[in-house]
Amino acid sequence: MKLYDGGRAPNPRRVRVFLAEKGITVPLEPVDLGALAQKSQEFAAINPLQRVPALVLDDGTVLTESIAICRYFEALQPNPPLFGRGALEMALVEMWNRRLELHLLFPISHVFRNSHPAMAKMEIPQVPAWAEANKPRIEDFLRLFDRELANRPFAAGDQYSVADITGMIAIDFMKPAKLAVPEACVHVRRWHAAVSGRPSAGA
Ligand SMILES: N[C@@H](CCC(=O)N[C@@H](CS)C(=O)NCC(=O)O)C(=O)O
Repeated sequence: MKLYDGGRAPNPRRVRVFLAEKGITVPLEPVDLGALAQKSQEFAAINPLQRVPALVLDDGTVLTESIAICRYFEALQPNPPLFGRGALEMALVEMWNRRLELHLLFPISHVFRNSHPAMAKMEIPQVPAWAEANKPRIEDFLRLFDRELANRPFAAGDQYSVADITGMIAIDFMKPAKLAVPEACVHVRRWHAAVSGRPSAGA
């Protein structure tokens, strides 16, 4: 198998961190997003959506969508469990992973893609007003998430999970988007420092 990777881009990194937590090694094939290699004929034949990550299995099956790829590896190697254990924990991990995608990672991505000059060739058209519209939503969600983290160590409960990976990477993505976690969100800051200190965070 081969994992088409995208360097510092957040979604490929979600999969790399997940694999590092599992202790799984997969051969990586870099896709140079800066050079728009994802739009080449060769890569578009692998993923017509022209996005990374993409996992190509030995039989030629292509898996895209970071969480679908993570779920594939979770099923192949359940330990350590990163999608929760038992009905309730699994539902809570799903809930928080979705919340962190929909209300944090995606809005940050909208800000970055619609305001950063380097993204003008990928986000067509760039809509600066959409970047602006997302900024208060990010802050509102961070304040909500901060209240949640006052009572538990990890995004979805007592155990580290894929929701922490999505959240950590979203917060890291705030820097290139020229955003910052509000000073008042002390629990988010504490949690982010803790999950960033795991060896997998460097993957
Ligand atoms: N929903 C997809 C998103 C994939 C995605 O948007 N990847 C970005 C990098 S983080 C990309 O390939 N962008 C290239 C482009 O926009 O042309 C996932 O979860 O993997």
